[in-house]
Amino acid sequence: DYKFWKTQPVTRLDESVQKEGPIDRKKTPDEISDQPLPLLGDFEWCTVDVTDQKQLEDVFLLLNENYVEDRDATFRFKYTREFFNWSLRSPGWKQDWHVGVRVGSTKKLVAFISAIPVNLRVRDNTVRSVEINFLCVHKQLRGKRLTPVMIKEITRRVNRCDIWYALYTSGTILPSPVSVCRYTHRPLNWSKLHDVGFTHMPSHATRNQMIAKYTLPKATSTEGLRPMEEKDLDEVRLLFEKYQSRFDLVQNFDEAEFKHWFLGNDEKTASNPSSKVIYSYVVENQNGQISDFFSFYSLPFTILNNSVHKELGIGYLFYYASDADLEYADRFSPEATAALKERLCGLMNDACILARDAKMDVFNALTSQDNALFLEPLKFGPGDGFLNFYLFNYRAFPITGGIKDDKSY
Ligand code: YNC
Ligand code: MG
Repeated sequence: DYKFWKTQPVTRLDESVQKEGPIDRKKTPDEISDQPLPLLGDFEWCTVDVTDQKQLEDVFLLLNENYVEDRDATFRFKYTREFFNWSLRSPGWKQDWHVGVRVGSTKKLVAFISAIPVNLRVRDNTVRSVEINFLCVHKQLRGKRLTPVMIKEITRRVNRCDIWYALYTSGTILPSPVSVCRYTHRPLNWSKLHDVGFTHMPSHATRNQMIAKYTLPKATSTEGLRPMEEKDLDEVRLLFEKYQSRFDLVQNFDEAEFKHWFLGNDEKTASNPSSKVIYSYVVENQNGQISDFFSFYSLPFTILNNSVHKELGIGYLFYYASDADLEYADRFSPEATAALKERLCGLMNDACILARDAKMDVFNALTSQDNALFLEPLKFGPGDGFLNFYLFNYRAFPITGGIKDDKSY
C-alpha cells in the first residue's frame, strides 16, 4: 500500500491528472535541514568519492553483487571505471550526490544512491531536475525500510541545491509512471547468446536457421556514415534539438552535456579501446552537411559459471536524430513517417553492424523514441523487462512519446 510513497509528492496510482506542474508548494533551500537524517543501528552515511579508485571499487562490489540481475543469476552487469566516469560524472555532477551507507564497525558499503543534474522538458516546460540512478541496498539488508531513508536523504541533498524535481526509472511499479517502455533485444551473435543461455532455440527452428536469421551484412550501407568528431558537435546538437522537439518528455543537453554524453569524457579510452563506453556516428552528405546521427553505449555482462565465455558484450541504443522527416510540413503525416521509417531502418541496421564489429553480442533498445518504426523489421525481439519512467514532485499527463506503431510490443 506504498506506506512511504504515500507521503511523497508524487502522483497517486488512482489519480487522474487535471493540470501539469509542481506538486509541493515552492520552497527555498534554507527551509531544508542541513543535517542528514539519522540512521538506525550501526550504519553511517558516507559521500562516495568516485574519483578515488578504492571507493569506486566499493561501489562496483556492491552493485556487481546486489544490483539488478536476471532470474537465474547467470549474468551480472560488469560496471567499469569508464562507465561510471560517463554516467556519474556528467557536467555539474556533485560528489555530495553520490550517497552511500556504510557499516560503522567494518566500513563496508551496504547501500548506494546517486543523482546527476539534468534539464528536462515536459511538453513546453523546462524543469531543472536531477536524475536518480543506481539505488541499491545489500541483499542482506532488504525489507528493512532503508530505501525510504536513502531517498529522503538524497532529496534533502538535492533540495539544498535548490533543485526540487527528479526523473527516475525502475522496473518496479510505483506511484505513478508517466510512461512505460519495454526492452527489446536484437541478437548479433546468436550462437554465443544461445551457448550462454541468453536466448533459447525456438522448438520449430534449427541452429543454422537461427544463425542465418540474425546474420547481418559484412559492412554498413549508409553513404557518408562515420564516427562523430568534436568538430561535428554544434551541427549535430542542432539537428538533435530539432528531432527531439517531436517528443513530450526529453532531456535538454547544453553544449558541455552534449559533448559529454556523445563523445565521452575518458582520456584513457583511446589507449584501451575495449573500455570504450559511448559510440556515436554521423552521416555526412555530399554537401558536407550532417543529416543523421545515432549513438549506443556499451555495458557488458559478466557471465557466471561458464568455462568458455566470460563476458557478454551488450550495446544499448542511446539517442539518434535524422532530418528525414523535416522537409514535411506535417512531421507526423503518413508520408513523413514512411520517410523516417525507411531512413531509421537503414541507420539502425548499420548501428547493429557497428555494434557487432565492436564485439557486442546483443543490441538492446527500448520501445521509446521512434523505435517502434524499426524494431520489428530489424528483428528486435521483445524482452521480459519493462521500464517505468517517473517524475518526482511534478504532475504530468501520460507521456506517449514518438510514433506509435505497436503491433507486438
Ligand atoms: C525503487 N526501485 O515501494 P512503499 S531503480 C523507488 N524505486 O516503499 P526497503 C522503491 N522506491 O511501497 P528493499 C524501489 N524499490 O512502502 C522499492 N521501493 O511506499 C520502495 N534491488 O524499502 C518500496 N535498484 O528498503 C517501499 O526495500 C520501500 O530493501 C521499501 O530495497 C529496495 O535506481 C531496493 O533494483 C530497490 O537494491 C533498493 O531491492 C533493493 O527491498 C535493491 O524495505 C536491486 O522502497 C537493485 C535495484 C533500483 C534501480 C533506481 C531509481 C531509484 C529511484 C528512487 C526514487 C527517487 C525519488 C526522487 C529523489 C530526488 C528528489 C529530488 C529533488
Ligand atoms: Mg532495507
